Amino acid sequence: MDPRKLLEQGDALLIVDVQNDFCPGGALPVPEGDQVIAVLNDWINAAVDRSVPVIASRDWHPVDHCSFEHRGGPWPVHCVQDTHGAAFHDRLQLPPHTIRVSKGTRFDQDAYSAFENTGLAGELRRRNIKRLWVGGLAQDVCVRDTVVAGAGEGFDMRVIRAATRPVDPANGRQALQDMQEAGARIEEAA
Ligand code: VGL
Ligand code: ZN
Repeated sequence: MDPRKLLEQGDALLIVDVQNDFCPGGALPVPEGDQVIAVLNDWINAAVDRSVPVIASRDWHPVDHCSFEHRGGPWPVHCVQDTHGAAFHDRLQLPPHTIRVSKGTRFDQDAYSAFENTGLAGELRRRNIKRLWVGGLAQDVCVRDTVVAGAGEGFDMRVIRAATRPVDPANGRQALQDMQEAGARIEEAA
């Protein structure tokens, strides 16, 4: 389905964590993570054409963040602030007016959801945004938590399935179910 036919006023495109470290060759690679980029670039073009805001979240950790294995956390070192790994993938064609959201910036707390401690919900309301089209990485971690949180905040959440990939396939299937149960719609053909 052509994103131009789906996007309307009151929508935003929310791109979750399409950063080098989550793509093949990165520190915490999501299998086929880079395959979301072409799909998202189509959505970005459509969003720009329709004057729909584009929001891009990024995992943005301080050195020695609590989620890193050497600090007792579950993950290898990834997305350390101002490193190449933390940069948005350079094939992702973010427009100049992209609204950037950094998360996981505290030493002592992790944040999977782009809504967690960022003020994003209030900013979206201020802009009269009611519906969010979501893609990015990883389907079973930050996309899931962002979509579930957004639904809890009352936004109409639409997951662009082809624009997401999971770290783990079984967890990905569970995440799709979790997001649906939270009230989100999974857009298969979009
Ligand atoms: C993520 C693991 C650790 C994600 C972030 O963006 O999905 N996954 N930090
Ligand atoms: Zn992280």
